[in-house]
Amino acid sequence: MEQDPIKSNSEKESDRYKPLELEKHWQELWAKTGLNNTPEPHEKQKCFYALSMFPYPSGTLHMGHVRNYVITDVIARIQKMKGYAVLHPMGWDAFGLPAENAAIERNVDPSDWTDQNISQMRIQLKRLGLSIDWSREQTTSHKDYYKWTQYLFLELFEAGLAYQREASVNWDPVDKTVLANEQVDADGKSWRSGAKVEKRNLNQWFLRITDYAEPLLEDLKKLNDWPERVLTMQKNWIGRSAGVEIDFELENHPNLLLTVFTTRPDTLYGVTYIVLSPENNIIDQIIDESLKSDLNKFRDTISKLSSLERSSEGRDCIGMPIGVKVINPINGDLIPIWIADYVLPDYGSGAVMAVPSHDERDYRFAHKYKIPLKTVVLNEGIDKTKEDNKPWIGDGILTNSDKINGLTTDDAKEKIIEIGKDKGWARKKIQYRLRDWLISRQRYWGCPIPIIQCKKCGQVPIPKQDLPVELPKDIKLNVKGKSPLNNLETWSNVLCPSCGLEAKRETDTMDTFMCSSWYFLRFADPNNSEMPFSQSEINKWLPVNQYVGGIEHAILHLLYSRFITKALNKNGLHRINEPFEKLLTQGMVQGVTYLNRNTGKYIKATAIKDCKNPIDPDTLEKLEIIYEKMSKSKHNGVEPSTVINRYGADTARMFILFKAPPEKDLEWDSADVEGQYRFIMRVWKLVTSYKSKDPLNNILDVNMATTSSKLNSKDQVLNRAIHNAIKSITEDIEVGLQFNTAISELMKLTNSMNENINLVKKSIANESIITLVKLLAPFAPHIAEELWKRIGGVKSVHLEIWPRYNPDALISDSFDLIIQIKGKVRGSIKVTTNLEKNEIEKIALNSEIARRWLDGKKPSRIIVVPNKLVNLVP
Ligand code: ANZ
Ligand code: ZN
Repeated sequence: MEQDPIKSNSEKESDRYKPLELEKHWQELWAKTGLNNTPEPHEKQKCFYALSMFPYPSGTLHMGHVRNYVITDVIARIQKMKGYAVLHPMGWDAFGLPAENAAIERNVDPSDWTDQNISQMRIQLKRLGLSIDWSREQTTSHKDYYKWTQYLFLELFEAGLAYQREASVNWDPVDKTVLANEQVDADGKSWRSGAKVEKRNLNQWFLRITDYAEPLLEDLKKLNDWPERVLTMQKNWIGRSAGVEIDFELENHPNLLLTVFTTRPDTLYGVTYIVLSPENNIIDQIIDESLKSDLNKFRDTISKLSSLERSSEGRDCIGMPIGVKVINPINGDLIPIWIADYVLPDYGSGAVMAVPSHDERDYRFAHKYKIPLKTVVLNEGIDKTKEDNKPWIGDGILTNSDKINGLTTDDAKEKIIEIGKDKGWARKKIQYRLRDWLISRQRYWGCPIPIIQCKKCGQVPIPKQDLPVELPKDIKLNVKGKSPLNNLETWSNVLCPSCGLEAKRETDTMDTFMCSSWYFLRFADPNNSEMPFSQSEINKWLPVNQYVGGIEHAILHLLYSRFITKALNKNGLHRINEPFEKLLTQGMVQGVTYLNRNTGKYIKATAIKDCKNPIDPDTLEKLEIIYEKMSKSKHNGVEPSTVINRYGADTARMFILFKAPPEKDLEWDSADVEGQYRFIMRVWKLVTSYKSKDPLNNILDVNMATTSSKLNSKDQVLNRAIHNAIKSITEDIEVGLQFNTAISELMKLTNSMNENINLVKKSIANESIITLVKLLAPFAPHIAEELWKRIGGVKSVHLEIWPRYNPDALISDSFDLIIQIKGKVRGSIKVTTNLEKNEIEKIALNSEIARRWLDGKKPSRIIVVPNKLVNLVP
């Protein structure tokens, strides 16, 4: 293990910077003294909750994790120094498919595999020197956690928010088992057997998130400190659409009504066919007998398509007529009914009034099946549909539309609604894209759903005092059938808690998103054995003040967490409405990648002779150098431990923060890490050599009262640098979350100290050293702690008060700017030297003097003599 990549020979042994030794020493001491334990906030102390999205315990820590946790750590540390009681916890999102797959492939126990991974990752994480309170650690696959996940499921069940209905799953017809989506490859084949995966309907559990569509959408407006991009993604996912439902009577079925959902009621006269989703149940009641076998074939074809495929733009849609007609309620026209793949079963009513003249997909479909078109909207008097051979989908003036001819699109919509409402065949309707959340998984390694299925009583919740429903051990995973748990009759056969008859346990487990949609609540009260959490602890810590994580969770995890928070609020479990106040989505960490464009192959750096002009060793073709997200398949990963082993965690932390603003992607370049290490060394030398000049004097004892008036010009320069650094770094972290510029400011301060420290008053020199170490502490906690001790610190630097800047010290040399009105001196004001001309003008114009003498008039001319006077001529 290399200790000192950059050698410096002239130092005494005790003065050498040995990051590995030093970091280990402090980490052990911090753990022993409980430095990172969450404090009980004292009276009036404000609380701050800093949280990183907790990791899946894959076994190895990658650079993306490092970036995520270091960002949160800096925020947690600065808030602590600013006097907040800080909660900064960590846990493991530990259920999920990889453990089960590993178990099948390697014949290990998923729980052992997971726990081993956690221990490995915990060690790796600890080496980063994060200020995490490990006593609050949570693991979602441990029963003292999932007991409460089950408890909360029952809360939702009692509130009517958990229900069962049929939904399709992926079925492997060879292995005869249900597959997760991740186990089906891009060609729709099983990862295990390679068989073409089929869809099968099973009774599955859903959470009624759609009940919360409106508040989930509405409250996005309150999340002012979330990235705009995430808010937009959430909004689109919820997909609110204000439209109209219109009922059509059927020609030969007087008792049936067919309802469509439309956002364009104005085009009602332009409807030339109706399309139903092939799944729509009404079809079976009305279809012409002779078409029944065609229908079955058609449905078979459709069942192989995903809803994403079916709704994708520009594809060739397929359909068939079913030999039945509806009556257009506005004019009595008879319109044929078709079924087609592009109508989705679970949006609106699964039925569309098709207007091929004014809708893209209807147009292409009508063209393909030779269905007539009818233009009802003119654009500036022109039939654009006919003229351009494509539908006119914009607004316009109505034509061919009897009662609404000549109206604008908007007026026509209102008029149709008015008529239809009057006659009873139309009503306004708000529609959402958001679907209920399917939480059932037919897998072993998940949180068991605490329900007993009784033939007599139906779904019976397990009494809360009997929780947890534990996952059985020693179970065969590689089995055929619905799920591994389903095969274990000793576990699934139980007596009904309600009637005492023989019944069956629910064998589905929960989607892991369920485990992660409330963990931030548990951290507030991690050891509560009576309840998932207490109101008082939630009120104390939540909402999370700063949440940090990947953009890949911008939709589901955040939406589910918001939903669960709102639902539990309604159940009276707490009074929080939104879980995450401020959100930062950090960019990806990318590595140098060598790509052969011709073969599409990624080449290992070790196989390349000259990395500046890389050549494919096999084909001798020139390689492209690009940056891509680090991954094994691209041979571009850098192991965090290699960096830490060489330079120490402080350098790794500083580098990852310095290289790019947190929300941007970061291009990892190992050469730059060296540069960061050099900076740390410079700080080390600066502080240790300053101290060693006067080893007996404890610089922390020096009275720091410094007012700029008593300072000479060199003193002022360094003093200004100190206070500038305090101001900029504080604002960069707290307001802008711009850690890269904050580190630049640290560098500036260090440069100014190197230039001036030997030329200034001792009090200023001391203050600069003290301030530098404190400002460094959140970024590079170990070296800061060591330096702090060396300059006489008794308690930890991390318990010190974050420095405050003195605004007076920021003013560089100032002078009295003379203000003249029409050439006459009317007064002067103190301003900084070397201001721009327009700044001086602005100051003069806004001055009391100008207000008094100009009487609100604008001067016709302004004369500026730099660093001297302004003459305002009215
Ligand atoms: C008639 C019409 C005429 C439509 C026109 C559009 C343009 P958003 O805005 O996304 O809510 N639609 C309704 N249910 C559907 C389903 N289950 N599958 C596929 N498409 C469906 O979209 C609403 C529009 O999407 C509706 O308005 C309907 O087509 C279609 F010139 O009705 B429209
Ligand atoms: Zn029963």
